[in-house]
Amino acid sequence: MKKKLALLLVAGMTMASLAGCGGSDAAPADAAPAEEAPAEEEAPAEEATPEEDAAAEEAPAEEAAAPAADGELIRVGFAQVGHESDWRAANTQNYQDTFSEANGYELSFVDADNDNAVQLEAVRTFIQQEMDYICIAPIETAGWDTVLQEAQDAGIPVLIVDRSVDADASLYETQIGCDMVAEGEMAGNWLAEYLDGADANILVIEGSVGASATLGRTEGFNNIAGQHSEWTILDSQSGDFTQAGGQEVMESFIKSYSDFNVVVCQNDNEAYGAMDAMDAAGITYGVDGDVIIISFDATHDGLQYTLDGKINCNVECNPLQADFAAEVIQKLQAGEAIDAQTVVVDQAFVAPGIESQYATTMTQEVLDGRAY
Ligand code: GZL
Ligand code: ZN
Repeated sequence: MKKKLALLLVAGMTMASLAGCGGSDAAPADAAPAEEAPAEEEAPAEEATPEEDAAAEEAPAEEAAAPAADGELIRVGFAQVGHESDWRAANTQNYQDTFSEANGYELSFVDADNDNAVQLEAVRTFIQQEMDYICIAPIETAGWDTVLQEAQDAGIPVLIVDRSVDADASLYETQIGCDMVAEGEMAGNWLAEYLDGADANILVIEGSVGASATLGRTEGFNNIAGQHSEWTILDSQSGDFTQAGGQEVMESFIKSYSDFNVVVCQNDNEAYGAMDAMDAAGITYGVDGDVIIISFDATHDGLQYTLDGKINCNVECNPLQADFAAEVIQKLQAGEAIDAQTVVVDQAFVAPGIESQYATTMTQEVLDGRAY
C-alpha cells in the first residue's frame, strides 16, 4: 500500500481553517470545552425527492459518473465522530470550510455524537441518497465491513478519515490520518529523555474505547514503557476524549493512588479535566509540580497550557486534514490514481525550560503561529 507522508505546512493552511478555533485568551483554567455543536449540524440527509430520483435515472451513466462535469456540486456525505473535543471542533470546521458550495461541493454532515449506531445509520442514509462520495471518521475501528460493502455495491467511493478501520482495505478508497502509534512512541521517548533513568509511576487516561487513536497511542506508549523496567503503569482507564471524562477518571485515580508522578492524557480535553481534579485535590503538576503531564492533540488551549508549564509535553495530531480528502476526491473525479494512505505528519511540543531532541520548546510565537 503506497503511503504518502503529508507534511502539513501549518503556515500553508488557509487562515479560513482558523474559523471556529476556540479562542484561548481565557485563562487556561477556564479552557472552554469543545463547542457543543448540535448533534446534527444540518437536517439529517433527507430521502431524495421523486424529482431528484427521476433526474438521477434520466442522467446517462457517464454524466452521473462525473457529477461535477456539468457544473453540478459534488455531493459528499460526512459521518463525523461527534463533538467530544476541541480537536474535533477544529476538524469539523476544516471539513465544512473545505467542502463548501463555493468550492464545488454539497456537504451533508452528520455528527454521530460518539454513537456507533448513529454513525452506521448516517452512512446507510448517505448510500440511500446516492452521495457521490462518503467520508467516515470512524468512532471505532471495528464493525465496518458490512456497511462498507453496501457502499461499494452502490458504487459510492468511501474515504476513511482521521481514524482507521479494521476492515478489508479493498472496501474503501483511502485512509487519511495521523500515525497514532508513532504519537504514542513520541510521548514515551520524550518521557524517557526527560526522566533520564528516574522511576515513573504512570497513570493513563485513555481516549474513547475502541478508537484507533486510543489503540495506537496506547500501543506506541507501551512500546517504549516496555523498555523501561523502572516505569510502572499503575492504571489505565478511558476518559472518552472529553474534559468531563478526564476529570472523572482523574478523581477516581486520586482516590486509589497516592504515589503517581506521571499522568498521560490521550487528548487535551482529558488533560483539562485531569488538571481540574488535581487542583481540587491540591496535587501540583507541570514543570514546577510533582506530577508530569503528557497530553495529545496540541490544540490551541493545550499549547497554551504547555507554554504556561502546566503540561510538560504535548504531542500534536493535526486536525486540518480536509484538503487531503478533497485532493483524493478531485483525483477520483478525474480518473487519476490516488494514494491508498495519507499519513499526516505530527510533531511534539514541550514547556519552556525543557530542551528535547523529540520536541519543540514552546514560545509565544510558536503558539501565535499555529493554524488551530
Ligand atoms: C485523533 C482524533 C482524536 C483526538 C481527540 O486523530 O481521532 O479524537 O485526539 C478526538 O481529541 O476526540
Ligand atoms: Zn529506562
